[in-house]
Amino acid sequence: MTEPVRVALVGCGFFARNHLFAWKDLAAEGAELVAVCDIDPAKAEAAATEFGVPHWYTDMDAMLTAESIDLIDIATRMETHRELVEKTVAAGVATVVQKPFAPNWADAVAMTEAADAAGVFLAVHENFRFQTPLRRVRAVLDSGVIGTPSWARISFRTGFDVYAGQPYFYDEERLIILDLGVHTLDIARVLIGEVAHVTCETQRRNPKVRAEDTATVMLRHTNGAVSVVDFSYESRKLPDPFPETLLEIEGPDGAIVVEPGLTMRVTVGDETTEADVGAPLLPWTSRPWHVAQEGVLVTCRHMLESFRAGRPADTSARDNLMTFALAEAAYEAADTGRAVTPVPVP
Ligand code: NAD
Ligand code: 89V
Repeated sequence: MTEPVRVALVGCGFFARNHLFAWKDLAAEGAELVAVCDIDPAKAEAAATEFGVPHWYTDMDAMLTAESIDLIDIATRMETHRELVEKTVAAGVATVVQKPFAPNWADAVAMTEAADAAGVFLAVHENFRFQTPLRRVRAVLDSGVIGTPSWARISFRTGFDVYAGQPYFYDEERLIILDLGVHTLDIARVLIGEVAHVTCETQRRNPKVRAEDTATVMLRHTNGAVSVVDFSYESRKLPDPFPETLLEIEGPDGAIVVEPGLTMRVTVGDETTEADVGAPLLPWTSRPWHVAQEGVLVTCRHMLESFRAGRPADTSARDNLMTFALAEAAYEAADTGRAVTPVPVP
């Protein structure tokens, strides 16, 4: 009988519910949710009560001292990540931290290097690549039927009221590239390849928002491919595809298109097939978030399996630095009006 992996969650806010549901589902696969922590005692207690977690805390240090934890899942916001991760790494506890990894490059590198120096598992809960539609697209690419992609568009445009659940978006100094670009740029890396240089235009189209709410990024990949990665919270088209990532990928032998409603059309030669690549609804997921919510479950399962196997997660801290470097390059390109080579990952 394999010993359970003792999991603790830090941060019991808006999105953490999906982490809690996911870890409870993974109890059948050996995850044991032993404690939750939030500086707001009402949130910590409510999470523990609703999800049947034996202990709750308002201070992570106290939780690390009192509990025997194998894997800690940090679902707080980015400005708290470095302080918390440096503590969990110092305590030798395997750690998964939500995206954005950090508010800046220096913090992201510092956490990565601390974890590597300590030999501690550190991964970023970057879940778009684990969503069902995107795994289905990746499987078609891996089959080779359209050949090596040479052009792509990866698009996430919505007018869904993302501010209702995440009101802190209004005041961020840097918004959509850090919040959403880290997802879509990660998809570009995974599906098309690593990046040689980045150009970018940003816009602030909502006067209530302090930072950029729209970005149009162009990537020249090291394999010669070109991709357009565009994302906006100010798109007013209907039906609103939130939270679907739509895409077109072209290769020498065909193309893959994912349309609103998550129909995937694959063209090879003069034949086109279509498939529904939507995420299954789970007992605890609901439209329109269900695509993202299922991605949380698949991501948490990947973290559990990677930790158990003693191997880095696909979205390890060091891998996520490659994506974070694209986000920083996009900001620099938007500021300077020129193409920017991403900072090499140390
Ligand atoms: P939130 O503000 O609703 O929740 C964060 C919680 O962390 C709050 O309850 C706060 O009290 C708690 N907290 C803050 N500092 C703490 C500390 N030192 N110790 C313990 N608890 C602490 O934020 P949210 O909207 O749930 O977002 C959390 C993170 O999840 C963000 O980084 C966000 O980008 C990310 N997120 C990811 C996805 C996704 O994976 N697709 C979707 C939405 C949000
Ligand atoms: O998935 C996320 O990171 C959320 C979003 C609004 C993009 O769904 O912030």
